Amino acid sequence: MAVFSWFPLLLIIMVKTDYSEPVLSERTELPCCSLVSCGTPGANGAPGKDGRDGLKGEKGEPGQGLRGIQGPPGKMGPPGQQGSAGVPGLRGLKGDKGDSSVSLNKLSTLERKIQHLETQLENIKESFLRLATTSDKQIQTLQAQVEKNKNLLAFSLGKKVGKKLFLTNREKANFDRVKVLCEQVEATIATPKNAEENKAIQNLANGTPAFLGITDKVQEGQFVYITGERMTYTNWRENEPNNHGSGEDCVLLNNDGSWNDISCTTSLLAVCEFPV
Ligand code: FUC
Ligand code: CA
Repeated sequence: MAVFSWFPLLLIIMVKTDYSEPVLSERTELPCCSLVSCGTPGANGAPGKDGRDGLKGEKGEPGQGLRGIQGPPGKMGPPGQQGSAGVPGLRGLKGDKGDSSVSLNKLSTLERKIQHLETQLENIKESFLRLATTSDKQIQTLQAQVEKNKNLLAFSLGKKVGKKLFLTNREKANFDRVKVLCEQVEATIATPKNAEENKAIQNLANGTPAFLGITDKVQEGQFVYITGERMTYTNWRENEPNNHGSGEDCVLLNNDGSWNDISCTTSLLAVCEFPV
């Protein structure tokens, strides 16, 4: 069916081709025929390839776009320098006439007051000086009296110049208690540093065993003065110190003047020593 419908059209095309003019060459403009003289011209060839890119064109004229709308105002700039001083103002009107008599009165009153205050100040100064001198004299008198009473007491207690003073309240107590008793009277536990001092304590104890200011609490077997100093004099009884029983860290002065290490919890006579 389709073939028959296309047939008349195909026939027309073929007839048209048979009677077309011969193709002329581009160079000669003459009919160009093959060996078969002026036969039926061939069909047109396929179009040639695209040519090369042409040269770059000249720069065009600037465009004419529309102008944009105005932008917002910029930030405020820094303050400018201070301007120069203005022109001085006009002179004021003259004041009313003053009353010289009132001013003089006021002045003399003030002068009188100042004079009065100065007199008072002088009186206070004098009183202060009198008081200071008096109290200074009183202090000196009191100091002299204290010194006198001290000497009197020392003499009455048998104190000798350049020698320690040993005293006892006849109380018996453990080592720590004796230490406190002596500290309360600004003294220390009796600590003989030579035979003379040992004898003085022995005489004062009068047959009652007393504690001495010597212990080996810090290091067992190393007896030292309670001040921490190394011992310079000892008077141990034979076979002492022996750290007997559960331990003996304190020192007892026997009635014969010899020493024995003893428990610090034992109750012994409190003897204190006062500086030279
Ligand atoms: C001796 C002393 C001790 C204690 C004891 C009863 O052994 O050395 O200190 O006094 O006697
Ligand atoms: Ca002992």
